[in-house]
Amino acid sequence: MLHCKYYTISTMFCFHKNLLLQRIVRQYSSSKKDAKPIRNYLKQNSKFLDSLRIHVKAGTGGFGFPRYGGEGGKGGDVCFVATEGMTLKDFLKKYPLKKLRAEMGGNSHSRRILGQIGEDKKVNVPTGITVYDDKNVLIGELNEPDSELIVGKGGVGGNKTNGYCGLKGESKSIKLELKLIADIGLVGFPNAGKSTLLKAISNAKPKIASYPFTTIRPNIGVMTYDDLRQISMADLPGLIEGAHCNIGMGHRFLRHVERTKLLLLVVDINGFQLNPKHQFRSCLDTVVLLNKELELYKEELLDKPAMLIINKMDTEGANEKYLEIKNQLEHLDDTIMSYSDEIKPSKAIKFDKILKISAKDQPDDVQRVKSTVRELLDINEELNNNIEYKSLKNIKEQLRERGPVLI
Ligand SMILES: Nc1nc2c(ncn2[C@@H]2O[C@H](COP(=O)(O)OP(=O)(O)O)[C@@H](O)[C@H]2O)c(=O)[nH]1
Ligand SMILES: [Mg+2]
Repeated sequence: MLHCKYYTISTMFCFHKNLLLQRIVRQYSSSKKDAKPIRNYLKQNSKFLDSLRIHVKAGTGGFGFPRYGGEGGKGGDVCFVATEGMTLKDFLKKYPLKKLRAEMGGNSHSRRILGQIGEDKKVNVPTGITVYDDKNVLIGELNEPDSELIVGKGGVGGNKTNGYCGLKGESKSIKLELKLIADIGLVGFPNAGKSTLLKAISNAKPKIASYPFTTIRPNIGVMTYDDLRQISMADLPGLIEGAHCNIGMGHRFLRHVERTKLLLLVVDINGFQLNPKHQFRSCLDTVVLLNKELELYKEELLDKPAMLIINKMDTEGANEKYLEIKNQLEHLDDTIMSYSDEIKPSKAIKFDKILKISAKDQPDDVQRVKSTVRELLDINEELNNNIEYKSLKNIKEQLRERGPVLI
C-alpha cells in the first residue's frame, strides 16, 4: 500500500516536472527557432550573468565620387562606454537580440563632395568588462567608469586608393566578461570552508556542504563594522589543481580577483583531495598549488596584498599539523624550492598575515578575520597614498629644479 502511494506521488512529480519542461521548451523555441531553449531559460532566470557573447557590425564607408575625386564618409564605430552601477543583465534587457550595428558613412555626390561620417554606436556596458574576439584574443578592458573602447571599427570611405568603393566595417562576434568588484576575494580549493567563512562574517547566504563545487557562482557578502563601515568579500569558487588547463571550472571565476584589493587564501589544515582518484595534497601542498594556479592565471596577482587563512583548526590533530608546517609557511620562498617543477611556482606569494581559525561555530575567530582584513586594507590604502604622494612630491621637486628661476 505504502509502496503504491509512493509510486503514485513520484509519477505525479515526474509528470509535473515534464509538463513544466515542455512548457519552457515551447515558450522558448517558439520565440527563437534555433535557440537552445533550456539554456536560454536558465540564463534569463538565473540571478548572475558574468559573460555574454554578442555580434557587432560597424558601419561601411560611403561611396566616393570618381568624377570629382569625392570621398565617401567613414562608417561609424561600435564603441563601449563603461558605466557605473550597470550589470550585464541590464545590457541584455536593452539589447535582447545581442546585435549592435553602427551607421554607414554617407556617399559623396555632386552637392556634397565629402560624404557624411556615419554615426558611431555608443553602447553603455558595466564597468569591469573585458572584451575578447571570437578567437579569444583580447580587444581591451574597461576598468574605469566613463572610459571608452572601440570594439568594431567603421570602414574607410571610398576614395582614390580603394577605387571609390567604401570599405566594409568590422563585423564580428565578441565576448564580454565581467569582473566583479569586491574589496576582498576568497581563493581556495573546494571544501576549504570559504562559504562557511563568508556566511559567518557577512550577510551572504552561500550554500555549504562537504562536497566540491557547492558554489558554482561567485557570492558576494558585505561585512558591516560597528562604525558602519562596509567591506565586501567575494567567494570565488571552483578552483582546483590544474585549473590553468581548464580542468574543473578552470579559471572562470579567478578573473574576479583581479579587481579585489586583498586576496584571502583559505586552506584546510587537513589538506585536500578532490576525489579518491586524485592525489591527496597536504595543507602546505595546497598553499603552494594555489600559489601556482594564481601565477599561471596572472603573475601580477602574486604582488597583491594577501592573507592566508588556515581553517578547520578545531579538527583532531590540527595543532600538531600546524606546528609542523608553521616555519615552512612563514618562509614560503625556501619552501617552494623543494617542490617538483610542475608544482613549483616561480615566485612565492608573500602573505601579509597568516591566521589559523575555525570558520565553523567559532565567532571569535571570525571576528578576528573581520578586524584583520580591515587593518590590512587600511594599511595598504595608506601605503598606496604615500606612494602617490611621494611621486607627486618628486615631480614637483624636479619641476622646481628645471623650472624658470625668478630674479
Ligand atoms: N570542522 C570544521 N568544519 C568546517 C569548518 N569550516 C567549514 N567546515 C566544513 O567544511 C565543509 C565545506 O565547507 P564550505 O564552506 O562549503 O567550503 P567551500 O567549498 O570552500 O566553500 C562543510 O561541511 C563545512 O561545514 C571548520 O572550521 N571546522
Ligand atoms: Mg563554497
